[in-house]
Amino acid sequence: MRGVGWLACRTKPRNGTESSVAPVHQDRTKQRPASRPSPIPTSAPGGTVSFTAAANGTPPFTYQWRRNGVPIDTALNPSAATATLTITNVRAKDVASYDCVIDGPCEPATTAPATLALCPADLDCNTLVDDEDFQIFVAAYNILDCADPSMPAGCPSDLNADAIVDDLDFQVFVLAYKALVCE
Ligand SMILES: [Ca+2]
Ligand SMILES: [Ca+2]
Repeated sequence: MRGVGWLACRTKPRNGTESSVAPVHQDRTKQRPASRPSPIPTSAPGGTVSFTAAANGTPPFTYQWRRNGVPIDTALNPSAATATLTITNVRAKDVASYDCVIDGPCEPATTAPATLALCPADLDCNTLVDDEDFQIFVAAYNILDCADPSMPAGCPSDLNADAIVDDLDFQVFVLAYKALVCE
């Protein structure tokens, strides 16, 4: 049996005075999957996040990280020319899709893109944790298992990266929701 749903109760406007959201029934009996999906890289505002590209084959390789498909200026961020891209002092402007073009003796290869989220509970990446994010979260909560095919790719609602979306994630979500703004 699965969780049967949520009671969402939001009685005041978003001024921080009063709001509550609570699951009304819990029956989280599903087994946890053995392997974890990779969580989406996330950072608190002002934090640091890294992406690593792995290449198979014979070195030497050259690396060029891209942001939303545009090569990152390696004069501004030298790590964009290495296997590990590091972004410091993360801000809303850094929320983007990142991939890496790896060149070597063979054909260049491009890694699968990874998305940087500014704050984990900001599920629609608009720098606010609000009701739209709550709806996304509830949908994932009702799916529960990150391995479920109907779960959004990367299982972004799994805020503590334990491969299920449950009450522990809800606690993280509520804190972010109360904070509202990601920076
Ligand atoms: Ca949001
Ligand atoms: Ca979780």
